[in-house]
Amino acid sequence: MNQAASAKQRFASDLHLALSQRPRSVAPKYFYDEIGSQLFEQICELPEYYPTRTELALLRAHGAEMAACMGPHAQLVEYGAGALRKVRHLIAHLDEPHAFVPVDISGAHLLSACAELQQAYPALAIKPVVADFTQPHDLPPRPARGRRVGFFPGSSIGNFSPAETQAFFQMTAQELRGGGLLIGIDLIKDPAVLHAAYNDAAGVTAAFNLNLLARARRELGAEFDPAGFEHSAFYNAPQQRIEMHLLSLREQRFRLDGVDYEFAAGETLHTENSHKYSIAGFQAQAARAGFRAGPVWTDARGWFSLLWLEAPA
Ligand code: AVJ
Repeated sequence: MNQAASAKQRFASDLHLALSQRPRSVAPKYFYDEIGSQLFEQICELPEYYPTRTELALLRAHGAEMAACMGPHAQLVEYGAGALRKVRHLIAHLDEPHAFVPVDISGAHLLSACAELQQAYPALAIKPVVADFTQPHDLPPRPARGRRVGFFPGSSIGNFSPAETQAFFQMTAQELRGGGLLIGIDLIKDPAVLHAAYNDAAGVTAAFNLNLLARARRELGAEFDPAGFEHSAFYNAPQQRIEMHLLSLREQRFRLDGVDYEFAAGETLHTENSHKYSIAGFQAQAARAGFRAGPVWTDARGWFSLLWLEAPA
């Protein structure tokens, strides 16, 4: 089976699983087909969506200090590398980097982003790894002189469940042992600010969420009335997370591969969790895997942080 066909099969079987359980939920990775990735790019530009521009401003202002934490001859591993826009603010300040190792599941995008980065840094050794970084994967050998350090921006970790977060810390504690990790997190804040960021006036986040259903129609031939579902995003305060759901507006049927799934009015398909953290709470989670808290960079409003964590020896 070719790659596209097997990816489609996994989407289909995961969607069958999602629709068979109660409450119904599906992994947010299924947002990101070509259209979904474009919609996410648009989200990053929205006036209400502060994380991207806040993190970029921190990288612009403090990239040199962050690079100094990484030290000379570092091998810099980026987890879930996208357009490689953010990491430039570190690379620009690294002292004789050994290599840059972006790890991403989307091979074609990764390679074109690497080609662009190479133009800007002709002398930099770029060693892309096409892999799902949450699964066992190989990296190029450790540098002889410098440390192996990680970069995980965007508060992408916010999508992980507490168990997945712990698994990520356990994995990186091993992979980056003797080095460290620079990680971006979205902070707990006024729920009104959070609500606006996930319910933008232009409706881009709604389109992003609904694209998951549109994708099921396009790719899998799912049969249902798209007008029967609406975007729902709200802050779950006890769990400290934004939840996104696709909300069924009435009793209706969703047919996939000849299997009928019934939705009651008000029933939802849970599509995403986006966890928000306190700095101390997040450092405590990392400490359970042996990471020691280092410098923290936060914007003046206290909305977003980049944290340096020293990996265990
Ligand atoms: C890419 C997971 C960081 O949680 O804010 C944006 C995804 N979802 N708007 C986030 C997202 C809705 C984003 N992350």
